[in-house]
This record gives sequence, C-alpha cells and structure tokens, in this order.
Amino acid sequence: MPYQVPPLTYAFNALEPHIDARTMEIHHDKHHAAYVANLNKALEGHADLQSKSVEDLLRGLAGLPESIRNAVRNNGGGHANHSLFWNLMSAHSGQPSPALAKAIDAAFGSLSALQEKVNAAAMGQFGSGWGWLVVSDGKLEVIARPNQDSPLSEGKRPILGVDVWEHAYYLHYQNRRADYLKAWWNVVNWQVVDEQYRLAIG
Ligand code: MN3
Repeated sequence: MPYQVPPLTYAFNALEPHIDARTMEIHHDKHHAAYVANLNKALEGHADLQSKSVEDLLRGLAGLPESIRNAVRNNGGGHANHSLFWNLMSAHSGQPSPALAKAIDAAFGSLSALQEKVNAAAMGQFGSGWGWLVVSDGKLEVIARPNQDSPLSEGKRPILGVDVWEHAYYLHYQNRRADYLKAWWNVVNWQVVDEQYRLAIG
C-alpha cells in the first residue's frame, strides 16, 4: 500500500485569518502530495520497506540503503512532518492540559517562554526548515532542523512543529516569518500536542 496524504480534518479556510485558505490548499494538496509521490517512487521495488510506517523509516534512516536514504530523509520527512502539522492545527486552539502545562513550566518557566523559544528557534533557522518541541530522553526540548529532517531520525519525538518553509506562509505573510509565527500559535491544537506528549513519555 503506497503512502497517502491524509485528508485534512477541517476546511481549507478553517484557520483563517491566521492561515489563509489558499496557502492551506496548495500546501496540503500540492506540497505534501509531492513528498508522498516522491517517497512512493523512491521505495518502488523495496517491498520490505514499503510495509513500514513512515515514522519507522525515519527512525531507522541511518540503516536504509544509501541509494534511497536521502530520498526518504527528504520526502519521508516531508510526509511525516506535514501529517503531524495538519493535526496540530485547529480553529479551536484550547490550552495545554494540566500535566503538559506542568512539564512546560518545569522545562521553560511558562507557556509564553516556550512560545518565545520555539519562535526564536524557528526564526533562527536559516532558509527552510522547522521549529520543534520534542521529547528527548523523557524531557521537553526546543530545536530547529533544516529542510524536512525529522527529529525521529535523532531519537527525538516531535510533539509540536511549525513549518517555516516559505511555502507555509509566503502568500499571506510574504517575508514576515515573525508575523506568521505569532499568528500560528492561535491555531495550535493543544489537545493533539497533549496526546503526542502522552505517547512520547509513554
Ligand atoms: Mn511545508
């Protein structure tokens, strides 16, 4: 079964005015679809690998045949990162659960301090990439990574990630990455971050 783009669980315009409908449509239907198409192409003839989840492929990236490793890194990463990203957004943002809020306070001091740290990491990412909140060795950590590099390939589990490729914001925000980041927090689905956190600390 080839990898597939998961359908959005909300309308393209659901995140307006923070994320515009046209950006959502192109981002999901064109960019994400291209990562999936290229991942499927790269794995043609590798039936043993096709049966794995994309997350497992990324966790085991270093052990993949060299001929396909970079394609999986870029396109498998693109598939996994965006699949998480769509679910991390909602018109109904909510707030972190008490348990997650406590962990955030312990690691960063406050929710706003976490947001500043993610924004700083995402702003500091030169060119394309992502700002991430990950669980690493049971602890919360903020990192930025270039391109579609998945934290999974470093043994870290992403629980929140913001796409700072220009395709994620350029139509509405042009070069104003900081404005996009500020707006993005209005659509973070904390219930999903919470679920990811609980899975990560298992
Ligand atoms: Mn993207």
